Amino acid sequence: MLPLQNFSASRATAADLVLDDDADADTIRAELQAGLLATPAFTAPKYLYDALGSKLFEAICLLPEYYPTRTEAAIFDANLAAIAQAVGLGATLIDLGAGNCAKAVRLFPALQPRQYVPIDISADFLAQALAPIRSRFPKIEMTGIGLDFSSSLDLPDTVSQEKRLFFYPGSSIGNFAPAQAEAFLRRIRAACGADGALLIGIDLIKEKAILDAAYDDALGVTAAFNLNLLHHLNRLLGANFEVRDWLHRAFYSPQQSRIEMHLEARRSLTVHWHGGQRYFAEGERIHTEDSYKYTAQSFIELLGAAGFGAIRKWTDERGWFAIMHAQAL
Ligand code: AVJ
Repeated sequence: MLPLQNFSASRATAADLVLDDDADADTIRAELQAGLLATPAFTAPKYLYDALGSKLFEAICLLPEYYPTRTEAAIFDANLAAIAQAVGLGATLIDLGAGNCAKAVRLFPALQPRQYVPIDISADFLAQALAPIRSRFPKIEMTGIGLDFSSSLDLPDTVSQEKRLFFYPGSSIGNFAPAQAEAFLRRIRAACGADGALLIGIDLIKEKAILDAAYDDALGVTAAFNLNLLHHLNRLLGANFEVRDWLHRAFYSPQQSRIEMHLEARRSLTVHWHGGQRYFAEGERIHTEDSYKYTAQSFIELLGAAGFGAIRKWTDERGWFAIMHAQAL
């Protein structure tokens, strides 16, 4: 865990973004190398989000097959008054994985947060997104934070302790396996303070064909998002991955209630990087992401186990996606 003082020593960009300097290049290289040398090889999903990866994810959200963003937005639109009532005005809105901040900004008129704290690992992307939002909403105090929140939820002193609302939309919680999700929710619960709460989006279990298409779209945007990881690895590791040597694979596993995303070698090859190498047989894969799906009931139980209560739930007519508000107990 990162001590709070590190933030005072951290750099501030032109756009007033707090950068967490904790994740140094050596740590990142060691973590990536360990995953690439494992059998099967894997990388953490956060590495999908370099500047181009964040843009490709924005494009994914516009795809006809990718229903989560659209469905979640429709649930917010249809239930805005009830959600605003559950949340209350004047919250400290802490946006986990804010990206372009669009989801939170759409809630500003109804929620009227006192402070907005977007957090994203893709710091430059966040800084660029936040600049025009600051001038559009001059009355809302804004503190952008470039941070890998999967490893630390320690927030700088400038983030108010009062009425904290952790906003975790888009079913990003699905990147964690259920046991890790419970542990992460517990850490959010701990960071909530006395009167904190959570507003979270959860993708629900549905027909496999719909899930498969959402993660393997006809335009190939999700394939580009997945393959772009190789460019990012080349930069981070000094590796020589060739995008053309790899195939995008994504499919729903009903047994594990999760989408699995992989990169599959099209031929046998050896990848080299500074300080290491690995042989991949033809068809061998790098596991790049999991996206777990829940039933509403199973997620309510998870929230309860993590120390949340007074849970309220909103869904769409098809029951494809859910938004839940939960109070820290
Ligand atoms: C950002 C983790 C919610 O799992 O649906 C989209 C990421 N990966 N298409 C998801 C993603 C491939 C997305 N989350």
